[in-house]
Amino acid sequence: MSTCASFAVADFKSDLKPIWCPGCGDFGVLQSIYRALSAIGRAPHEISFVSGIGCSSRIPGYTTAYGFNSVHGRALPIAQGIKLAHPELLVLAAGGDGDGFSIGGGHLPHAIRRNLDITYIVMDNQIYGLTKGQLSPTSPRGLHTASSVFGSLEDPVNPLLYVLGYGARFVAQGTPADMAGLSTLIEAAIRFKGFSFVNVQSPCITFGQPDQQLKAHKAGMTSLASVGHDPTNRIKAMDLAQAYGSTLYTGIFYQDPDAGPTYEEAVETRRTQFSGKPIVPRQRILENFIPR
Ligand SMILES: Cc1ncc(C[n+]2csc(CCOP(=O)(O)OP(=O)(O)O)c2C)c(N)n1
Ligand code: SF4
Repeated sequence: MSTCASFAVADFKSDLKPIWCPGCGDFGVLQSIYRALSAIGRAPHEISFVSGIGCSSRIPGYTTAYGFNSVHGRALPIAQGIKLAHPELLVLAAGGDGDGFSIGGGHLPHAIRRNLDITYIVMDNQIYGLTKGQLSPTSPRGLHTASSVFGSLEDPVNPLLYVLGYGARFVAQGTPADMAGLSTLIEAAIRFKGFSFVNVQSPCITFGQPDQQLKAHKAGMTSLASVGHDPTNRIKAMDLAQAYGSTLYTGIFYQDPDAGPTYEEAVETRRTQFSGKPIVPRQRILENFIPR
């Protein structure tokens, strides 16, 4: 049941002190999430926050929501299970670009097409932070790291085109260099009914590219509103998303104005359609699944 009380930013801060490197972009993402949750007004105990493994995946522990720091790449399957079992909860999933587009990359298209009402926030730092700076799926071609001394030989994944291509109904991008803008985007993503995706360019100060830190974001970010983008135009959104890696666009790339039912609503509709018909005894269902 949803409570109607209001909650301050402080109500979402846990007693755990973040152990991220000083200057890590994830601090700003955390602040933006606090602000967004305070604006939404759901009680911390009505929120389930799931992550994978990585520096960024520590984030649920720094909130007072029910947190699940799970397995590398598996935040989305767990978040979907929680939402199906408890549709009344506000469910957030978060993690890094490695977590979401590499080891967990196979889950993302299915979460998108299934369309449960979940918000997925990726802290995209173009590197594996926790394991000390190896190439990630969004690392630019040519990037030199400790484990790629001759530079990356692969093209990066474009996360925005990736999710738009799979039919994502809400796609946004932000940066902790603009915390007010980022919290507004996260709030809009949470309010969107259906699967929503927020790519946050969250710099890794320790292993990331020196020219991709917060100062550079502040100087170079361009809001989609300032270029007159209409977020209901999917084709234009895909066109602008091609600038990933060159222009840092912030704002909502795409928001489906007619997103249709969520998966949990479709399940409920089916359940209603079938009620009144003979139900197969549970014992018979179980017998069919027991190998003989
Ligand atoms: C199954 C499995 N494979 C590999 C690892 C090692 N591992 C932990 S975090 C990580 C990548 C972290 O990068 P990212 O997901 O981008 O998050 P970041 O630390 O940059 O926030 C890897 C490879 C693991 N924990 N589990
Ligand atoms: S290694 Fe990078 S991503 Fe991890 S806490 Fe430090 S700055 Fe942040």
